[in-house]
Amino acid sequence: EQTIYLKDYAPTPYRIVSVELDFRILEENTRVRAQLAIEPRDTTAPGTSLVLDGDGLSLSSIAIDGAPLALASYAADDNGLTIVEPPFRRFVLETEVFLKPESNTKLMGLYRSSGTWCTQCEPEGFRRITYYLDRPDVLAPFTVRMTAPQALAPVLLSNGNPIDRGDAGDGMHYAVWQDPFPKPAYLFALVAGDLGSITDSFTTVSGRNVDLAIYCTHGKEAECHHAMDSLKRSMAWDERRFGREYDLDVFNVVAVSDFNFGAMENKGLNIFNDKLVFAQPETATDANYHSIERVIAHEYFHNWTGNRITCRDWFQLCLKEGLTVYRDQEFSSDEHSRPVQRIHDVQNLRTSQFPEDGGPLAHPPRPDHYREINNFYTTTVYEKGAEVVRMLATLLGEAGFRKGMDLYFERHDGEATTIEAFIKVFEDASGRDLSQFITWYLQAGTPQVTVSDSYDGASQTYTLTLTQTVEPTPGEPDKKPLLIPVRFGLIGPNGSPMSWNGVSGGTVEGDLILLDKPSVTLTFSGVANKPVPSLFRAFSAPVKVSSNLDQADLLFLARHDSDPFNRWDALQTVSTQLIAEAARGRRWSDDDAHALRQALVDTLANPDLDAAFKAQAIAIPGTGMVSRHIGKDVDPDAVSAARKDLVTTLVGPIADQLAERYAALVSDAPYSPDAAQAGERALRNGLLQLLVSGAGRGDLAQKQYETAGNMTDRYAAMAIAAQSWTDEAPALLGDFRTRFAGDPLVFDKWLTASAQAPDDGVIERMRAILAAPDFPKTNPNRLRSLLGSFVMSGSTQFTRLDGAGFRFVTEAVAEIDKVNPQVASRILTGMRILPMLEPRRREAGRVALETLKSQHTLSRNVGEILDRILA
Ligand code: DPP
Ligand code: ZN
Repeated sequence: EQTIYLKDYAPTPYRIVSVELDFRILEENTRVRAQLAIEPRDTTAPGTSLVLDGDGLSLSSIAIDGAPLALASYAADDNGLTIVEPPFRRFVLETEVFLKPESNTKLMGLYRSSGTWCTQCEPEGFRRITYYLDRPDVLAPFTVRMTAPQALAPVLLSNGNPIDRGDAGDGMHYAVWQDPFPKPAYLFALVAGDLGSITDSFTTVSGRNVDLAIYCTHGKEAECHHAMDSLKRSMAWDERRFGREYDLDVFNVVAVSDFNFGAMENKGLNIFNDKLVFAQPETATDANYHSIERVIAHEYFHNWTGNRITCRDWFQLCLKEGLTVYRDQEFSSDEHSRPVQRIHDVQNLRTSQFPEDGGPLAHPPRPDHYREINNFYTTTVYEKGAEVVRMLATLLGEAGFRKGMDLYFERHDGEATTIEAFIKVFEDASGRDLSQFITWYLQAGTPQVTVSDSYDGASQTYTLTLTQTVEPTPGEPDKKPLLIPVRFGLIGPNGSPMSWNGVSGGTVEGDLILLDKPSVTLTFSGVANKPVPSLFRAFSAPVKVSSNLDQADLLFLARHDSDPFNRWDALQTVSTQLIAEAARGRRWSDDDAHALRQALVDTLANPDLDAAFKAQAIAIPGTGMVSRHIGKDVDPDAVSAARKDLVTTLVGPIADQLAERYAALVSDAPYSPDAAQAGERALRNGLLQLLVSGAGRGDLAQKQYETAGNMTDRYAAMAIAAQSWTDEAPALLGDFRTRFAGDPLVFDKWLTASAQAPDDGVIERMRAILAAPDFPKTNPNRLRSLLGSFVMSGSTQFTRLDGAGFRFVTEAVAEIDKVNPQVASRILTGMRILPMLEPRRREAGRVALETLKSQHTLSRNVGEILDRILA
């Protein structure tokens, strides 16, 4: 099977000057006529063939400049269309194909979701609509005409601005849309359906009016207001923070039920997975509200970072994704609490990206080869990519970073460009050499930074040594040292910041240490007392740290650090270490447990900390997190038991106190998703979690479930009961299922909670769910809610010693692969956990993968993931 390499990149010999598409949409099929104005590049030799991509298309007519083509002058097959010796000048190629959107279950190209015709083209879906140079460095203006039955599709949308519409006779009508901004085909979109909508408007900073609309299934309009509000705030934020103004007269968002991604940033016509649009208090959680805001912002921000400036090739995906995730994280930080957002984002990085980067699927944020590009829409490209941009902002400072971004927009607007060009603008704007920094994009693996320190009272000098290593990753045996920005402070015995007179041995810029060599030893002079170092404040680099700080030092940081992130992190580190050691047979001492318990109690009592932060601070790291800390030969059952033991140990003596606090947090204020209210709910549910898993208080979960006035509290109660598999859990799950029957997005929540149950019956129950005749087997959200949750949540049933969890997953993947390879391969990535497990589980997993490989014809998507995990 073919591997594609970055080093083979070459521009196309032909350019596409403009595109006119004409869709005739009928129940039975859709006819697509394309008129592509094409010309050879200056460097192209006469007689060079024109090779267009096509995936599963069948050509019904073809002409150049109006004249039908002779059979000998072209060849069409399942992978595309070749025109032998096209004219050596500008010409118009006209093709016609017929599509069957109804039977497109891969959800790439044009398909139908609940009756609505819609498209998903990134990365390579456009070639399933028409023959084209389907790659991001081919940019052209598009004009799109659609004709469809008025009754089935009163709404007809495409990219850009609407320029014409009218009656087409025989119950048909048409609309014409024109997008003046040249764009790659992956940003093309079309929607035709019978949809409701809400509308609003936004006045840009220069006074232009933009009409905004969100389209949805009839009856769901009232659930779109949070998305609309988020959109308007995103538009204002991008003007304020990055000087970026919207550029078309309309901005449309459409919610659809069947969608492979979360959402898609098509120019002027964002298409969304409906779970990232719909919200009302009874059916959406605070987390849902937050995700909606974040993803609406993310897709909107792509208009500049992705659409106006796009990627030269798909290896550069993180040029748009890492940068845009950074931008949406900054938006969330500015709109809510910065420290709470930071903790949230880092937790996500550690639970999803670190395991990818430390396992068989590790790859750099900018990979240099792939078999299937859909397998590279990863947490490394997105979340680590965002961390790399954040480090750039840390190194250059906010003003310096903005200067570089301004230059990026000025220099590359309208282009398809590269990571190198992105880094160059920051070099040019700052005068700084970033040649070492770019390694972050080119090298896989999470760096491990080891810290040791010592203090000499006689000379009042403090010595700090930082050492970096990166373990080998697949295909990368040798690693280069990275430029790691370490934001830091020294804390004196009374808890206040300490100063120093001078520092030698390395580069320190203000509160930033630049760790740019394998090892750096800094000597601080004029340090009056032995300090405790606070390193990597606000998580200034995506690294793992191991230090010589003991539990007392860490709990000192948890109390005194001026950096909230590090206060949180210190508590997490203490718990993680205690559980990990206990899982290896070295249980904590009473003193250790007591000290941690006291730190948690004091954190809860601290009036200077807000509820959302406290909720994060009292959370005990999950089994998956601790397993990765252990790193190899892991027995997840031992980790899970040790975790349960620690929670019980911590909670036992303070259960009544926690229960009182829990009871005091009840509020009868009407639901609002705002940060203050959401924070209180998070804290209350954090306490509930401790009480249920550490003090057997399943009764509290039941009561909360029954009396909850919103989905956040109701779902939390059910999920917490399910995760501890309390006596009440089966009844709560049963009630939830019937109470919300008929709401697919709430059904997803039930699937997720069901998949996380730890009891031995869970696999049988999941098999029954999947086998039920009414289970929607082609809907990505349903499949991911059940199976994605099962493989990614650290379930000890997935990693069962008898291999039943692995077999269940690989058998499900084989079935799903026939319908939707993207969803199947995404679920299979959960098997990346195998190399870190103890040998018997590892072997059971390997057997399941080998069976999948030998007994089925697999898609390229699944085949690639499987081979990389087995390698
Ligand atoms: N480009 C989309 C996004 O991440 C994914 N298809 O916004
Ligand atoms: Zn994106």
